[in-house]
Order: sequence, then structure tokens, then C-alpha cells
Amino acid sequence: MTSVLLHHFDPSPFSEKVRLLLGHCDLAWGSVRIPRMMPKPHFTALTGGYRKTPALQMGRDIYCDTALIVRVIERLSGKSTLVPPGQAASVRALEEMGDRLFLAAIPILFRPEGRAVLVDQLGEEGLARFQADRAELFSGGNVSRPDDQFSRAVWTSTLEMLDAQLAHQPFVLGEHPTLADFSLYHPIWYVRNNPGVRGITQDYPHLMAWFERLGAIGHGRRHDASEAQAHEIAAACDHWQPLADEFDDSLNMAPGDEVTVGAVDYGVDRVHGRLVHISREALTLEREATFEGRVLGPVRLHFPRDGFTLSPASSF
Ligand SMILES: N[C@@H](CCC(=O)N[C@@H](CS)C(=O)NCC(=O)O)C(=O)O
Repeated sequence: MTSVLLHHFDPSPFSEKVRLLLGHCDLAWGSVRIPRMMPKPHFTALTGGYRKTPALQMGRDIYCDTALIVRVIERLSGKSTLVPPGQAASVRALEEMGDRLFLAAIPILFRPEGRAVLVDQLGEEGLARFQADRAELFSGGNVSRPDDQFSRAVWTSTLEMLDAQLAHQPFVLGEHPTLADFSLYHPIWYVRNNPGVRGITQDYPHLMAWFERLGAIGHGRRHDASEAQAHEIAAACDHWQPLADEFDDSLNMAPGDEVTVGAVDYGVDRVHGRLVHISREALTLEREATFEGRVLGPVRLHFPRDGFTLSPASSF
């Protein structure tokens, strides 16, 4: 099997969602650490400008956004319990709840006690650079940087609901972990990782027991790989990953068309390439990757359809 590489950085909550899932699925994976903020020259050489963390690489195929990455991992692992057939809609809805909870977590990290820890970690100047980078991340999309009011409206009520649900069952949708659990875990992990604000997750005993159960899964069979090695692996690979479904031509676009793809929420930088495939769940385009003048060859980028737009290149 082509090796699986995760491009990520340690404190990244969306990366933790994937790391834990890789552990649960017992897949061997290469950990490629990337910078926490722009510029990320090795990473964007592969992604064509997509900047969000994480991305999953298999040879010359790069999967962007955890909504798609978790489904790629689910298929590789053959674990049908991750999206039980009778609960696919519930799993999807809870994944979206996890995304909202992540947004609600951000202002919590910037409350005075959380901010003090960030200053310890990054220094005042580092934190200022981090905030400027995230202001840029949240510009131009349909989701603006969340504020404290949003956070207070969403955080407590969501944790209360989850705690009540977990009083009846070990995992969010029953006896076994599903993708919903991994999607809801990481925003709580994000807050719990900051000792200044960790306490606000404490008053939910069932939720905390669930959190410990999931955290105990760990990251599984992880080994380190450098960004340069990830480039070598892409350049040396001689095959593509399979594409799902027939080409969906309902968007009046055809394979080979010059297109751009970008997220609609935040981190909306558009990636330019030739259209390869439109399936029910993914958009795939191909582009030539180069790094510091060296040709790495063609790479395919896969994005979820939901949350991304595809446009003819001429319209930009
Ligand atoms: N919808 C994206 C969200 C990913 C996301 O927001 N990741 C954060 C880090 S946890 C990010 O990209 N931050 C900016 C960066 O890493 O440059 C996904 O599910 O992958």
C-alpha cells in the first residue's frame, strides 16, 4: 500500500482529529511537521497554495480538509463502524457541530488566562505574528473570526448536551466510536491543552470520561518524516489513487478544463489546476508541483465538494 503521510503541526486541533483516527484505525503513518503559520513553502509547493492544516498525502495524491481525509482513512481501514449505515446523516451533522465547537474554542484560548499561556509559549511578538496570520486566514470567506459572544452562546450549551447524551452510552452515537466522536473530540482537546482555560471543561463528568476513553486511543503507528522526504515520495510515485464514482457532469465542466478550487468559509486561497474528477463527495484537480526550481511532477489535489467551490479558471 502507498504510505500515508500526514502534514500537520502538534498543537493543531484538526490534526488531532486525524491523528487519533489513524491510531484508532491502526494505520502506519508518517508524521510530516509543517509550520504553524504562513509561509509554508514545502507544504504549499504540494498543495498549490491551499494553506489549512492538516493534509494527507499518499504518493502524488494530496487530500485536503479533514471532512474528506477522515473518509479516505475510513475506507483504507475498512472499519465500517465509523459511519454506521443507519447513522450517516447523524455523523455528518455532528461533524458540523464539531466545526462550530472549534470556532467557539478560539475566543476561549484568548481569554486572559488562556492568552497568558500563549504568551508563555510564543512570546508577545510570536503571539502578535500568530494573530496577524489568523486574521489573514479569516479574511475573504463567509466565516469571520469568531468572537466571545458566539463562543459563549455555543460552547456551554453544546458541552451540556454532549454530557447528557454520554450519560447513556460510551460514545456519542452508541457503543462504538464513529467519525462523530473524532469530530467532537478535537475542539475540547484544544481547550484542555491550554492549562489557563482547561478548567472550563471540568464540570461535565460523562464528557470527561468519554474524552479520556478517546484520548487513550493514541496516535498509533506514527513515525517521523521530513517535508523534504514528503517531496521525494511524491516525486518518486508512479501511480495515482483510485477515483470514486462516475464523473458528475452536472456542473457543465469536463476533465482537462482549467479550474480553480477554494474553500468558502476561511482560508479561501484558490488553487489553480486542470480538472480531473468530480465525484459525489470530492473535487480533484491536477497541477505541476515544483519546489525551488525543482520539478516534482504532477500532483492531484482532492477537496470535499461540500464547503468548496469550483470555477473555470477564466472567471478569476
Ligand atoms: N475545514 C478544515 C479546517 C482546518 C483548520 O481550520 N485548521 C487550522 C489548524 S487546526 C488551520 O488551518 N490553521 C491555519 C494554518 O494552519 O495555516 C478541515 O477540516 O481540515
